[in-house]
Amino acid sequence: MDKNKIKELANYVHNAEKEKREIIKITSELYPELSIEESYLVQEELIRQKLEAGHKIIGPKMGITSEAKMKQMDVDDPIYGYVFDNMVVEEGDSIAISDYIHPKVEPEIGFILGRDLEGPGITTLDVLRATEYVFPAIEIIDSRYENFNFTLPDVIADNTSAAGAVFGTYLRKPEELELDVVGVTLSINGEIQSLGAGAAVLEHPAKSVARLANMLHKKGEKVKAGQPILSGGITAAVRLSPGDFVQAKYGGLGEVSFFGK
Ligand code: OOG
Ligand code: MG
Repeated sequence: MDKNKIKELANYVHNAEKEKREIIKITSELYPELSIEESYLVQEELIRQKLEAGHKIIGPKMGITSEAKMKQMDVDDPIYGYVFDNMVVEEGDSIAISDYIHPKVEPEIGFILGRDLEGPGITTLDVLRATEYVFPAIEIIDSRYENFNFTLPDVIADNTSAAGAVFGTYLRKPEELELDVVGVTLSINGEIQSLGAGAAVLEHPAKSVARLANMLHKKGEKVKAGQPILSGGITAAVRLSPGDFVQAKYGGLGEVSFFGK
């Protein structure tokens, strides 16, 4: 795939994001042969454009790490993308639903490392030993594709639907919890919409961060200390509507909430 094609595809998804409108997935007609490797090149170009526009990377995110998500999205391999500064929503704040296309929310466990982790061969145990804090989080995803309908390369090119992140402020040391059996409920206006446990994420959320380190290594990159890392939705994502109060409650890991107006 030549440089112009990469740029064209990155512009295609980036413009949809900026203009808050749905587009048909890349693999429908625009470029049906898009491979996973190529899709990460498109994502890199998209990220370059965002950085050029003055936005800053806050941290990486993993996606499609649970069975619930794989089933919901009909794709079946973990992927990564990035959360940017303009996507961060403060705990307890409100967002305007009209600033998004068709937003959904999903509960995630966040990590902050005390030291960089560089693959290959990073294990779950390596991650736990390097983790300074874990925290509760909600990710807001907003695929730029019509009806959230995409293949794996499409969603990678679209920065894995990243649109918002609410990082909870309840920090815990990883050794204080058994992250795989930490339960979570996601409720909207007080009604539980989905629930699960940490183990839904690749058997252990720290395994997802290990996977991230090993995937980034292929690009000569690493998971950096100090950045908040989203380890992937524990449950299927839930559609957000105006007037929603969204709350994720975790066993032993506090809770995090925000409003959709
Ligand atoms: C892709 C984003 C996946 C997760 O946690 O699984 C993701 C999507 O579902 O639109 O962030
Ligand atoms: Mg997610």
